[in-house]
Amino acid sequence: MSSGPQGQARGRIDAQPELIEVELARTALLIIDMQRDFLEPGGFGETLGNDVSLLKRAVEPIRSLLTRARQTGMLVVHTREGHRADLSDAPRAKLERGKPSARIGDMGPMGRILVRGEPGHDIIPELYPERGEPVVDKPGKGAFYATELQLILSTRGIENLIVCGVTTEVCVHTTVREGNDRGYRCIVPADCCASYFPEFHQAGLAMIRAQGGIFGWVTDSVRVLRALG
Ligand code: TIU
Repeated sequence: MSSGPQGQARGRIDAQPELIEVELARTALLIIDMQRDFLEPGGFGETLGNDVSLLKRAVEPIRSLLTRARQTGMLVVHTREGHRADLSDAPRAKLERGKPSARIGDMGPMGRILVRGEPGHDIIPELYPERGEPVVDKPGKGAFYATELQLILSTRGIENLIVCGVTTEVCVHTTVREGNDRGYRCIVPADCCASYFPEFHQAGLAMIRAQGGIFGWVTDSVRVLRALG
């Protein structure tokens, strides 16, 4: 951490393809979809045929960033993928897709699959939002689509996003692409993301940092913590 010309605190994050310096007051921690539906047995992720235990590795690294962000007063925003109970915001193309063992809206061991207010839709206890941390409910994969995220970020003057969560190549990637097009510098700590497909995790991160950082920057939680001081 260092001080800029106007005295604002700045963090230099060692990243790929290159080091990035950010004004910390204009930086938010964005945690994507760390919900029971994706991380615990019996939820949406498992109905799609996935081994949900593969996502656990991101929990502790995210927790370390979340703890530090809270200590420094950094804006923390959580997202949750899910739908209204009547599924009126769930396109048929999403509802009818594939051959899952249970569909969105069906009853499962954690309540109705991917439906707001159900136990499975909630964020895992380890990363549970604290009072004052916005929770953005999103019907799609990207956190900007059909949500108030951009308004929440612009109200706080945010320019930089540290994007964590699951899954790397689906909701994290879509959000990074959306954020990048909206002018946010998106910084992705690799160990704070996870996928049901380790090879997609690696490929997703490689796509972000390729071509001079075509969508953003890739780093890890230790390097972000170092930059936060
Ligand atoms: N299936 C999968 O990899 N992901 C999702 O459906 N949603 C999110 O990534 N959150």
